[in-house]
Amino acid sequence: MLKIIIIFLGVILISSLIIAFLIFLGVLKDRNSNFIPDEVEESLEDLKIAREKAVKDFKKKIHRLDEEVGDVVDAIQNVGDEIVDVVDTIKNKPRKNKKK
Ligand SMILES: [Ca+2]
Repeated sequence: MLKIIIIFLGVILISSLIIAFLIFLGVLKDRNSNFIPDEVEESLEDLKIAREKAVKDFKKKIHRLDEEVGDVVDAIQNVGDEIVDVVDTIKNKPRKNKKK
């Protein structure tokens, strides 16, 4: 386990040194000098925007789904009420709610 951690840290250290060297040579651009190449920062920003859009779309979809499920529940309740009316009619009970 310790070997894996040491290898992992070594890979991170070597990658960081390579990136720092490439920034130093000007191969990678780093306008704000935080040792994170601009390409990486732009990709992360794109990912952040895509994630926010996905979350917004998901919330919108859940809201619409909630509305549709509510409509289904209302429809089932109406069917239940109509079945009760049919049973009452068979039993010769007077109509409770006359249609206008
Ligand atoms: Ca940067």
